This record gives sequence, structure tokens and C-alpha cells, in this order.
Amino acid sequence: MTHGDEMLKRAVAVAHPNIALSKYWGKLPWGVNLPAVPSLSVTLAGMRTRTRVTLDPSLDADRFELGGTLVDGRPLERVGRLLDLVWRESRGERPAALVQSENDFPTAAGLASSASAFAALAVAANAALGSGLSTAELSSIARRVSASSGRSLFGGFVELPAGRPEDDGLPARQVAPPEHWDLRLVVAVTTEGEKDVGSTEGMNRTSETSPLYAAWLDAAPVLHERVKSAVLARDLSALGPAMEQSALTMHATALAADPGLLYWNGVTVEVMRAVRSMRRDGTPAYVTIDAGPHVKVVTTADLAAEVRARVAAVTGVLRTIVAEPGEGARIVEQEPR
Ligand code: 2P0
Repeated sequence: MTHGDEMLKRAVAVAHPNIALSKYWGKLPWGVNLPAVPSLSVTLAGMRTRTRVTLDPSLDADRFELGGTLVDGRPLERVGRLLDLVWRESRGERPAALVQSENDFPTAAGLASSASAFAALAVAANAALGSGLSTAELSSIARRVSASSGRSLFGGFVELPAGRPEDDGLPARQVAPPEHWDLRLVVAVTTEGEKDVGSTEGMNRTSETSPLYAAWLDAAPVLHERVKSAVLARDLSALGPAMEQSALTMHATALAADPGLLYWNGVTVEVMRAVRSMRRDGTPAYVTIDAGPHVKVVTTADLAAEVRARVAAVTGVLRTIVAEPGEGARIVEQEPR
């Protein structure tokens, strides 16, 4: 990933979204966007963000296009922040950049498009700006802008530890490559709408007002260790209950905030019931839910078609997507100055 001091004019990177099997929810009160709890995710093949960074001396400010549409406000600020961090101030003034990003999956699918977006941007910016940063350094930078994106720098099964008091440079790390375990993730899309309250605002409200937040801080690391051991042992019967408890404890804590964060709709609950019914029939399948109403069902490769059919049959499920473990963020095109 290093390119020495040679500055490239343009670079294109791709990255995939990730889904947490043990959840990140809540930030430390010190440092820059340090998670209060550890999380473990799987990076997903199939869906991807493709981001092109072009240095353009004729621009007087950065430009950000998402799916061909010019975007400003907070998304543009976050893009600029990430470019600044990759550039490093000691090198003088950073050249302005045109950033063009496209997702080949719907932004409203509850698949954390910010995770793949900032991971792809970090890798493309590193090449375009000739910064020569390692994947771990890029993960730590992306994590400062959006914590879950620090995980999409890596492929397969990825851990983002909780922040430590003495250290603001916290990267994610791969605990096992994609081929370690051929899991399948069936996404049940339950609405086309965007979520009401974004993750950053939701977790801040939770930490400030939920009386259950202290219990979450105690429970999350224990559940994370169970999830990690189960992933390393490729044991779905151990992963499933720990994974579900991590998601449900996160949601219980968020529900108890003031005002309460209710990310689910009726279909979310019906899919959860359908998955419990599958288990009663002997089909190993387990749910996880992020800051939105969609349900992600984890199962084995050989049962994915059956689980998908049963999830798709739940009234109100708009469509399903099946994903498998995939690679980390990477350069796909670059052009020397
Ligand atoms: C996760 N989520 O572990 C958890 C579960 C959503 C629910 O990481 O504030 O968008 O930008 O660091 O990365 C989404 O959080 O939050 C997330 P910020 P981010 O996947």
C-alpha cells in the first residue's frame, strides 16, 4: 500500500460494507471518536462502494459527488476531514480533490454505506495523495470519521477494540480472512425509507440519557468475547445466541434513551419471529439488527437458499439480499502524475 513520495493524480478504490456480529454503540468521552465497546464484524462481498479521488489544482475547494449528484453539508465536511487526515498537515497545504463515489447497493438498504464509503475514500486518497500510509493507519483514520468504516479496511472477520485512555490511534484488525468461514448473511429489507435518527446521534443520545447504558458497557465486552471465540471456532451454535444478545442488548439500551430510539418496524419483529420459528424446525439461523429496521440473518452456505425463501415469505419483506464474507478495501485503478 505504500507509494513512496510519488504523488498520484488520480486513484480509484473499492470497499465493501460490513455487518457487526458484536455491536459498537457508544463513544468514549475522550479522544476522537473512540468506541466505548469492542465490536466484531464481517466484511461483505457482493456489494461495494467505488470511489475515485482526483487531485485538481483548478478547484478552490473539495467537491463530493455521490451517485453523480453533488453533495455538500456534513457529508462533504467528513470527506474533507478524512482527506486532511490522510494528507497530514506537516506536508503543507493539501491540494483540493474531486471525490466521486458510487454504491452498487441501495443506500437505504441498512447496509452501512458510510462504512464502505469512508474505507474506499481512505484507500483512494492515500494513493492519490501519495501518503504511503499502511492499512492499519488508514483504518485508524477512517475510524475517526466513522468508526464502523475502520472495519471495512480489512476483509473477512474484523475486530475494532474499545478505545484506551492513552491512545487515540486505534485501528481495526483482521481476526480471520474471508475464507476462514463460509457464512451467509441474508438481508431482509423492510422499508425503502431512510432511518429517522443516524447512528452518531442515536448512540450519543443513548450514552447521555439511557439508564441502561452502564449495563451495556458491562455486557458488550463479554458478548464480544463470546462472538470472537465462536467465530474463531467456526461454531454457529455458539455465535448465534451471543450475536443476537449483542444486538438485542444494544437495542434495549437505545430503546431506554430519552426520547427512546425505536429503530424497528412491525416487519422487523415478524422477521425475528420467523427466524425463531426456523430454529424450532432445526434450521440454524440468527438475527442481527443495526440502527434501522432491516434484519440480517446469519446462517450456513448450504441453508442460505432455504433461509432466504422463508425470510422473503414474511409479509412486508420488500426484498432479500444474500451476502458472503469478502475482501478489504483496495485500489483498482491509479494514474501517476
Ligand atoms: C456497528 N453501528 O457496530 C454498529 C451497530 C450501527 C449499529 O457502527 O458515529 O456510522 O460515525 O462512528 O460508524 C454505525 O456507526 O458511527 C455502527 P460513527 P457509525 O456496526
